Order: sequence, then structure tokens, then C-alpha cells
Amino acid sequence: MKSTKLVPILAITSIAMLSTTVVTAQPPHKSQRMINHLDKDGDDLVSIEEFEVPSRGREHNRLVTADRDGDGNVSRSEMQDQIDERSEQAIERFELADLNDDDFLTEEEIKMAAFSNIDRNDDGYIDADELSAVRRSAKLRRPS
Ligand SMILES: [Ca+2]
Ligand SMILES: [Ca+2]
Ligand SMILES: [Ca+2]
Repeated sequence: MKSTKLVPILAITSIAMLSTTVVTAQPPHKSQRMINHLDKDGDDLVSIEEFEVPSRGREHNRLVTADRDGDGNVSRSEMQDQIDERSEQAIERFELADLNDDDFLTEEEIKMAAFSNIDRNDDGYIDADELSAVRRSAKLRRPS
């Protein structure tokens, strides 16, 4: 029967595929994909012109991180804590981002702030390492 022969071949291929994923799956993998997505001119770096402020899933994250005891529900006091904490951080971030101190954040100022946050070495470009560093620290900050 053909089908009995197929099984071991499939097993071997999937093992082979698994091992290649293990070898190639280095930490900047996901970041590299984001870089590729944002990088328009193909130099593997994201310039301020190419950069877009990530917005997807932000609303969802806010609710998830508010749930401190992880019971799947966000209680009123948890939400209040979260809001207090967020507003302090938001004001701090606002002041940092408001480059000309006019108490208004333009889209450009928001973009600059987000960009310089990621561009650790201030060379005006975001590379895969800088992006994965941000992703790591975002994970660390998230309460478990
Ligand atoms: Ca580029
Ligand atoms: Ca401003
Ligand atoms: Ca950089």
C-alpha cells in the first residue's frame, strides 16, 4: 500500500522541518519580519519616513494588563489602578514627546517620540536588534 510508505516519509520531513526551524528561529526573527514590513527601500533599516506607529491590538492589551490577579476579569479597583498608573505614564510621555512644549502633540511629534524610543543608538534608523530589544522589554513590563 502506498499510504503505509507515506507515513514515515512524512514523519521524516516534519522532523527535518522542525530542526530547520530550531536552527533558523533566532530571537530577532519576528522583529526582522516587522522590519521587512516597514522597510520600503530594502536596506534592512527603518528610517523615520518608513516608520509607522503600531496601533493594532493596543486596546486589547490595555484590558489584558489591567487584570492583575489573572482571573480573567478586570475588577473596578484593578481598572482604577491601571488608569492611575497609565495617566501618570501618559503625562510623562506626553511631556517627553511634546518637543516644542506647546501642550499639543502633533502626529509628527508622536511619531518622533515612538521612533526615538526604539532607536536606542540614535542613528536615525531602527534595526532588527533595536526592535527585538523593545519587544523584550515590553514583555518584561507586562505583569504576569
Ligand atoms: Ca529602509
Ligand atoms: Ca507640540
Ligand atoms: Ca538605530
